[in-house]
Amino acid sequence: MAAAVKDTVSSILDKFHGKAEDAPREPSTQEFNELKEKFEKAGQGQVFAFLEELKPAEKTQLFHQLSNFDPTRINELADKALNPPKAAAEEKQTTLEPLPEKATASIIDSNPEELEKYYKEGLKFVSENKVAVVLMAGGQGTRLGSSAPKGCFDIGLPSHKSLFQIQAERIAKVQLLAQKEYGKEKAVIPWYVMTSGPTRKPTEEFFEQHNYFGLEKSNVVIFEQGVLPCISNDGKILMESKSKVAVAPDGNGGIYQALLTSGVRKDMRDRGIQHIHAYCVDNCLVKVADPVFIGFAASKDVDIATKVVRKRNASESVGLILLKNGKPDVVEYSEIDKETAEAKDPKQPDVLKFRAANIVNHYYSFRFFESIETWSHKLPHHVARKKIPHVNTETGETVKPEKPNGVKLEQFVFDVFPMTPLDKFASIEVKREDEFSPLKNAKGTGEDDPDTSKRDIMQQGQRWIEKAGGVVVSEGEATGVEVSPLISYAGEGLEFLKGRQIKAPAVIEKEAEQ
Ligand code: UD2
Repeated sequence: MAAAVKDTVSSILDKFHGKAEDAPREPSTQEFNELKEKFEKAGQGQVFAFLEELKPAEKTQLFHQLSNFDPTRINELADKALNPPKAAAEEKQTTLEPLPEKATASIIDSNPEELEKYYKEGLKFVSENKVAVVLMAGGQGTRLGSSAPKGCFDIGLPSHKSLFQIQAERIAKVQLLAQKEYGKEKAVIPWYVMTSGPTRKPTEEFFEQHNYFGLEKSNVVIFEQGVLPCISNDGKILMESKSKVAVAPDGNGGIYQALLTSGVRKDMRDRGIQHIHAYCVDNCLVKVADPVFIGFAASKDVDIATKVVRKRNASESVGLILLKNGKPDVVEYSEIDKETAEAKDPKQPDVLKFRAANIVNHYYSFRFFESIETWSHKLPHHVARKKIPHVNTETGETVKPEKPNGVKLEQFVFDVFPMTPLDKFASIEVKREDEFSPLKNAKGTGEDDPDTSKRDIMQQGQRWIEKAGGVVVSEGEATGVEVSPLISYAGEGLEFLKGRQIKAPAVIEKEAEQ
């Protein structure tokens, strides 16, 4: 590789791997005044309330942070958020229907030959280095009560592997399965990990500490999503300190802009990627780079596909995949009305009418990613009313509000679904017990918590072993067997356990010693 190109690549990778950025450039007086005028014209001059007190470095920090925002656009978003268009009018025209048969498939109902065909096709794409994975890991596990990024979480498996490690090993295993099936010496699935301000550094450190879980560092790319300012109830940008605007990650829908600004889409193009799997970090059962999913979506030649599970009950905190005004869409759990959530299927009165639960498990064609610029600005912003600590720009005092004093704006990754025609969209139902066990709540909650995550992995391993002819002996409470992803991705390759007796709880991580 020519030296110049090598430098460019390494500087891009350095950016990805978070090498120290150069110290921010000090703005000229003219630049500063232009920016100040722009914000004052937009009625957001309060962000400069403490300018006279700031040190040069603080002024520079404020300049660069504010340069990322367009105050006029912020005002538009704030106005829409604080004065939403009359819902009644909007609701009247909205028609919600379950997705039509032609846009839905089911792993559960598909015949084994069809699944095998998708599996082989997906593995073939992996062997040709055409498959990439994007992990959305910018969320802050507030409900989980942990300050570390969720991917670092140890759900208590016998191996004590973190969610990141489990997912990394599934990528490694799919690469090996593809190499074995298609005789390639090296199949590479690049893993793009999207972080946010609060999760970037701890995620990078965790990956470095664990030596990228055995993956090639050059194929693991950590990038960062954008942020949006927090807005007061009267539409003003809030200050976190005298020299810093209060900001929050722009939601997992920030992924699309982040793919562009981080250079990830260019990296995918340079690698010849055609198929992308994007998923949610907190689902311990996630089939990362699932060959069946990739093969299914590619065979239908869709731009977007999404995995769904049957909704557990009307109040489960999941988005619903459905047809909204004739387009594929998702209504989030935080925005669905009770009547729609509880509506029953006219043909089966004890089954929910809207039961295709979103599990943040999406496929995209790279072709679709090439069109991001044409639609990403159309993604709506969702509003979360929050208690936002800030500095009072009149008095200079720090305020820790007792009740919501403003809004955080975020975009949702699935809001892109209506941007694609129905014939370029597919939803595929998968088995919850095999593919969905989200870690949302703190230990002891009893649902979607570390114990349910651990239980679901251990029970899945036990099912795999019993299906392969092994016998699992459980004594008392202890049940289940953890099967390392490096031994089996989805239950395959466990013949060596036929006729063997395994005492639960156990972990299968080497073929030889069993
Ligand atoms: C998400 C889904 C919901 C349902 C549920 C099931 C969205 C918008 N909602 O709700 O429909 O599927 O999961 O588990 O997808 N993330 C970022 N950046 C952000 C915010 C979130 O990367 O700014 C990531 C987060 O790290 C996680 C995923 O997006 O991997 C979902 O985020 P969440 O767990 O906060 O979303 P939740 O549970 O409210």
